[in-house]
Amino acid sequence: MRIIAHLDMDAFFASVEERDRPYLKGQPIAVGADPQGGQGRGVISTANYPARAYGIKSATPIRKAWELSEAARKKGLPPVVFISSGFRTYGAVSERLMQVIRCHLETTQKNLFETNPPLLEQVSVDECYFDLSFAGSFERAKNLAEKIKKDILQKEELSSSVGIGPNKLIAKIASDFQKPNGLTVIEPEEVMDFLAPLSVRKIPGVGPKAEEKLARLRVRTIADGRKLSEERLKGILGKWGSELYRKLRGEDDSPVVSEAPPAKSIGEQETLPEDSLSMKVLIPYVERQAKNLISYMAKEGFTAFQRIVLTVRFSDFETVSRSRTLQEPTGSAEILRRNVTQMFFPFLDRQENPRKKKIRLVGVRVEKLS
Ligand code: TTP
Ligand code: MG
Repeated sequence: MRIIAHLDMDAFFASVEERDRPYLKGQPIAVGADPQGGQGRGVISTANYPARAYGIKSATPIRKAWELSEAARKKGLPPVVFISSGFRTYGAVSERLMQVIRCHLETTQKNLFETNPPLLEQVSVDECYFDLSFAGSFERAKNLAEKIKKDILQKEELSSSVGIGPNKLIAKIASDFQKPNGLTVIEPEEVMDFLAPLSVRKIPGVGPKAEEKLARLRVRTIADGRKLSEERLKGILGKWGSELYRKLRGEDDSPVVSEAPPAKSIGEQETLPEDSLSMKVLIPYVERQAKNLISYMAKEGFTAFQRIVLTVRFSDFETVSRSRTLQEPTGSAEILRRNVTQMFFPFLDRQENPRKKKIRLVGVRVEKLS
């Protein structure tokens, strides 16, 4: 019996920004282009759930988002906080999330004397599939997913939604079913009824065009779609019609494909809430990153590093990296902290920063891991 899970982070970019700026907690937030007081160009990358209540979501034009925010403000509701995604990368957070999941799978599998490496497939910055067949029952798979969700919340202060089903298709649709912070389990005998009332758009691959073609045949729900023969679907949608015929019945045998093992370097970078040149503000950042790296290293099964890379981005986006190779590998948090702060100080004075530019982002990476 196959048991497949799909995990997708809730309002990912916006949740990361909200987490990193505690004073924004609970406020409507949209991440994306700069609204420039209603004159901005571009679109929203994502919005958190309070901002979605105003009608703002991924791909909403920034001007439209601004109007919706203004309309809310006039009603006495809090206006949207617009955050420019700019140069911020969410990759480091994403990597850590995947690592948390991988670690749970490894530990549980080991306890069950399962020796194969975990099957974990990351499909975008905030979502992945993983194979939980080893759990042996949907009940146990659900318990494990609950643990993973809890651990992500605890370690990263981010909420996620998980779907569990007999294949990737069902897992994916189920993870979206009770967002945010959802956990939906669909057992094989529930598949047909679960899908029936949902819009055909819920099937990955059915976009606006296919939706329109199907709507012309009065097909709106998956149950409606099942009334069409495979031949008919092929006639409308070409070869893909056959695939859709099976998907409407919840059938999908695509495998979970594990990616290559992670590179042997671990790093973290953070954009500061505000550009700064204050030692008091900056040093705690690099120190915390150094500390985090030691624990991520341990989680990935490494005990030592030999090379340290420090990255600094100034307020004008000039980005500089400096590296240092130690005489021998070490796993010491104190040695890392000391080296990183030593490497950082020149950026605060004339040596590396003659024009006294403020610093926007700091990052630390350890390499040559063993
Ligand atoms: P999604 O998982 O599609 O969206 P989400 O995590 O923001 O919200 P949900 O709770 O509905 O899952 O995408 C993940 C991230 O990818 C999202 O936070 C921002 C980015 N993204 C874009 O930049 N542009 C887009 O059009 C979409 C859909 C996502
Ligand atoms: Mg998401």
